[in-house]
Formats: sequence, C-alpha cells, structure tokens
Amino acid sequence: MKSGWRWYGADDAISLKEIRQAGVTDVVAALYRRRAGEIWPVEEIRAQADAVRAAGMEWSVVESVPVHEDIKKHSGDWKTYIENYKQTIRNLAECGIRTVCYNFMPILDWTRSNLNYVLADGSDVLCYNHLEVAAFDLFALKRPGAEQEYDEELKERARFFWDKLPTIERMRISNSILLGLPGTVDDLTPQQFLDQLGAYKDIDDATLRKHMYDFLNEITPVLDDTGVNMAIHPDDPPRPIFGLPRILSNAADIRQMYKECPSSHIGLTLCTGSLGGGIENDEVAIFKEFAERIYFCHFRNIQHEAPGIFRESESHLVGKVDMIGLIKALFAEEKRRGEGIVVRPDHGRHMEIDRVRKCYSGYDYGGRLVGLAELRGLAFGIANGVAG
Ligand code: DNO
Repeated sequence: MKSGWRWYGADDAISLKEIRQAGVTDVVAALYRRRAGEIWPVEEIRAQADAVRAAGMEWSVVESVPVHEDIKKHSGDWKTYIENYKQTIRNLAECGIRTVCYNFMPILDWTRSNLNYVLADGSDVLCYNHLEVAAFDLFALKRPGAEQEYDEELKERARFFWDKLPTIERMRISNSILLGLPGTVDDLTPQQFLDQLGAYKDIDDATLRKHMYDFLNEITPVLDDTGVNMAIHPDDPPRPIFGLPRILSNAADIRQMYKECPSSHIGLTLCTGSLGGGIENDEVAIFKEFAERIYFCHFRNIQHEAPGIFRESESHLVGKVDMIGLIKALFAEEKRRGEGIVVRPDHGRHMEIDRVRKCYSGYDYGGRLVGLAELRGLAFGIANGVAG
C-alpha cells in the first residue's frame, strides 16, 4: 500500500512538508487552474512534479483530468477536446505520470446535501440525504419533469419537510449541491444548473454509456503508446440524480465497461465511499472481481443512517465498508502484480485543529491525518499477521 494524499497545488492551505510528515510517499494532484478541455503543458506539469519531488515525494497520480461536458454529450467541439485529452496524456507520460483518475458524471461531480454534518464529538463530516436532494429538486429548482421521477410518498415527505425548513437550511442544501469543485466543475446558480440539465434532456443512460465507451476506445492507442492507465472514479452517490443518468455505480456497470473497453489500461479508482453509498454494493467483492485493473484507491468509511441517508464515519476503519477485508484484497493484488497501489485517505473529519485554515470540504488536514494513520496502522497489523 503506497500512502497517497490529495494536494491542491501551490494554493493548498496544506504544505508539502506537512503532507510528507503524514507519512505520504505519493502525491495525488492536478493542474487545478487548467479548465476542462485544455491541453496541460509539459512545463507546467514538470514544474509541479519537480516541486513534489523536491519535498521528498512523487506526483504519481493525477486527480483529475476532467472530461469536458461536450465529450459526454457529443456536442460542440467534442472531437477537439478528445484530441486535447490525448495530448495531455502524452504530456503527463513525458513527465513520468501514468495514472489518471477521472469521472464520467454529467454536470455535477460528487454530490452532497450537507457539508457539515456534526458528529457527537463536535467534528463534522459530509452527508448525502436523498430527501433533501428531492426537496431541493422539486421545490427550489422546480426542475421540469422532476414531479414524474419521484414516487408519491417521497414527494409528500419532501413537501412537508421543505415547507417547515428555515431559509438558512434551504440555503445550506442548495449551496452544498451547487458548490463547485476545483479544476472540475464551477459553482453553479440554480438557473445555470437548470440550463445545463436541459442540455442533457436527450441523453439517456444508454447514450451516455456509449459516449463513455467511445471516448475510452478512442484514447486507447495513446494509452498503449504511453503506458498511462485510466482509473475511473465511480458515481457518487451511486444512483441517478436530477434526472441525469449515472453509469458507473455498481459491479454490473464496471463489468460492462471492462467488456466494452477491453484494454488493460482502462481501469478503476476503487472508491469505497462512493460505492458504499449504495447499500447493496459489496466493496470487497468489487475489489476482488476487478482487482487486475484497479490502479488507484480512495479508502474511507461511511454510515447509512436510514434509507437514502449516508454520511462519513467517525473513523476510516469503522462503518459499512469492511476495511480489513479491503486491505487484505489490496495486499493480494499487490502481491500478484509485484507492485504497490496508491491509496489515499479519501476525505476526513473537519476537526477542532482544522478550524485555523480553510480547506476544501472533506480535505482538511486533521481528519485525513487521522484517517491515513488508521489505514497505515491497520495495513501494518495485517502485513505482520497481528489481525490474524
Ligand atoms: C471527491 C472526489 C471526487 C473525485 C472525482 C474524480 O472528493 O473523490 O471529486 O476527485 O470524481 O474525477
């Protein structure tokens, strides 16, 4: 298990020195100022890789090279954006970076309705509540067609809930959902979101799948040439939202992608928290089935509070995800390939020691420091036979 850490580049409130002192060997980063569709210049990649190396680590995984919305829709300049993507892959390979994490979720990347769910000890975590999302969709966004997509019972509960909700709480839900992510998606206003949703009205599940497979097969020759591996990040939450198809949510979706895109360079980011949002997903079974093409891992744990409501755990080790089973499966795969896989603690609590600086939601120092320490401790114990 190689210890990874997501770093937001020179603008990150957390320094490379602090990251290294957390026990990290592999930095996960991107050129966050580059917009989706742009070619990443070699000099910029190299400068950032050099900075990471000077701090005693390697920039070995990119998270993410975002896929332009036009590629997902086959609209506008999508063909140019695919060519640009290929060039970025070549440029990354030239600088020795051979793992690319990305996703194929339309418009929104991962989606939460509460970025500050407070735990008993006063720290806070990220939470997804489908009732809140449905209420926002129906009564704030008023998305055309939304009424037909929710069942009567949920609509009634959502109406009751929204009517009683103070404005500040309504704002909290709206802001959480529409918040942008650095280098991936911009902050959106409700109107911008509605406009973008409108552009997907003719793109159903089968079409989006086809666009993804076409994209991956189109870039495969470049992957073969350069040895770069594409590690798709699963949908989060792993279900359709706002009428948008989600096509990488479970084992069946991954199986289909592996079949349609047979290159060994088309693989997976095994994100336990995203997959774990689906109560029926078995993260360890998924790891084992798709192990040979897992190129990067996000490990975290979650708790399902009720149907449709899940949040991140008090600990990376405790919750729905069987972390012992996962680390054992990881070790088995690492042994088979004779090489370590980068695992990063995915998200962490926002703790008291984190109040002094502003980090992106989920990416505080304290919470991830604890998370990584827990994962490394568990791995060390398993490697040494302590846990049986
Ligand atoms: C959330 C992250 C995702 C991930 C992208 C990869 O915290 O795991 O935003 O970086 O989906 O493209």
